[in-house]
Amino acid sequence: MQFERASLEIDGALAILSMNHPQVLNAVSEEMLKGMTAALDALDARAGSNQPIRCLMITGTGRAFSAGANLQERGQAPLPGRAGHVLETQYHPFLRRLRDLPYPLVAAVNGVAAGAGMSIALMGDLVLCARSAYFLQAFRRIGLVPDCGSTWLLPRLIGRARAIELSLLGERLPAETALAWGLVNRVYDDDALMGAARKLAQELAAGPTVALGLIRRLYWESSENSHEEQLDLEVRSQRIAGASADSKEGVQAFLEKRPAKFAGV
Ligand code: T3D
Repeated sequence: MQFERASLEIDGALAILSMNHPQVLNAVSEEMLKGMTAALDALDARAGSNQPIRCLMITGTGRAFSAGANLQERGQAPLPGRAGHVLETQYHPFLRRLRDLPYPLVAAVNGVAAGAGMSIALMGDLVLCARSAYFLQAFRRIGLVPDCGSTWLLPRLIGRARAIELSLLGERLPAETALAWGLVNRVYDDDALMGAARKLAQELAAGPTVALGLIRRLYWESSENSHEEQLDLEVRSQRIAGASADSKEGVQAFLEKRPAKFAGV
């Protein structure tokens, strides 16, 4: 399926959303954000059908994941306050949709992930990288501050010292270093990335979706919650997961010494 500057492939219960403007390294334009939002709408529309989506993978077309905000577009509309306006009206609703997905999100970082592109990549529950990929807090290079949630995510993922260094200096962070810092999950040889990412994403798509969706929510909320609040959230989540058909199937499969067949409900 084609959307504005984005394409969507459906492979069973797995959806693969590709940012699709390779001429500008998939720089994010308002058009692209509209296209990606429409793609998420198409996925939501399948909820409750007999072919619901149970995992989303996000990647980039061509040699880049995304070079961040499209600076050509920005150059055409240099109104004071424009950057903040676009963040509030376009980027944030999209990022919230990614954060609140009821199934896992895998980011396959096939090349550079700069600025907002880095923030989008780090929304992944699993961030998988090509060996030649790199991250760039590009904002300071153009006199902007890090945005799209990166000042929230980065210190929590890699600590303040590394987060502020990346943001102040704007130096490249190679995939291997990102792995050593615990910012990403796995690094693959370039030509192996997409195959490995698809395999892992398919495995997630065949998992106990109710529990997996709740797991990602638990981790999003744990950054903000007190220990007491998190204990409560675990109880509420476990009540929901424990009542799912997949939990029943998981236990039954264990007792019968066979692989579980999860239906996602
Ligand atoms: O205002 C708001 O919207 C607020 C939100 C802000 C969020 C942000 O993301 S701000 C950060 C924006 N991004 C950047 O500042 C990164 C700009 N790009 C680069 O620094 C470099 O392109 C890279 C380091 C990412 C990659 O370098 P390289 O040498 O591999 O590629 P290149 O030759 O620079 O780029 C290839 C083409 O893509 C080139 O076009 P051309 O010359 O072939 O016609 C280049 O202009 C274009 N391109 C790359 N990045 C962008 C872009 N075009 C528009 N916007 C871009 N961000």
